[in-house]
Amino acid sequence: MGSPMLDRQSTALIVIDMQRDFLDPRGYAAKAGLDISLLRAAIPNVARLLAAAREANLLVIHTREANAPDLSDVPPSFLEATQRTGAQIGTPGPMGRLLIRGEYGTDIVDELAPIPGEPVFDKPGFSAFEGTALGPLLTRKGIRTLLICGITTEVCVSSTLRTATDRGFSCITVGDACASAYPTLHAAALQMIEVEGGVFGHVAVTDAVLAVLATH
Ligand code: C5J
Repeated sequence: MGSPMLDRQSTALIVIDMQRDFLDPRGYAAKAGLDISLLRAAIPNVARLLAAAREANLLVIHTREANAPDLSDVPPSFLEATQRTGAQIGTPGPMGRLLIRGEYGTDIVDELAPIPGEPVFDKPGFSAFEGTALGPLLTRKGIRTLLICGITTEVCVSSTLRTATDRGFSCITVGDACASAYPTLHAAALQMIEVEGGVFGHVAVTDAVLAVLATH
């Protein structure tokens, strides 16, 4: 990754869905049969990115996959999918109703908790731009480059990246700060980013991003 590309004023870190429902053994993902140890593997590098971004005074944004209690905003395909896996969205679990706004399980894990002033968007779908005020916030703040990390690489990270690209943002996906329960899909989702010279931007590793942030 070339160092001139991270202007502090116009770059934001966006952390996708690092919430208990995906990362805690009592949550949605574990109930759906996913190996959450693979998802948890992203936590240390996301924590390092958060610390570096805060130190560099970047705008830091968090998202949660979080739906309305009456399920009115759940994409129908996702509702049906969660019925098939036995982890139906909205059903009660030990941490509250699965993936429902305001529930303990839907919130971000303690290790990566937002600090005061960091926007947190509850997103009803997979892209962080869909049904949220993320787009207007980025415009208002003059953000042109996004550092993207979080889970899962092939679902919400990819959906967010693709929308961001369509909206003209320059995107750097921090590959080793993303995770998936499907290692082949994680690798494929990252490989797709740089096809045709980088149609969806670039993939970087956490160490490289930290090095760039430290030198700016
Ligand atoms: C999924 C996500 N996989 N955050 N959500 O349902 O990627």
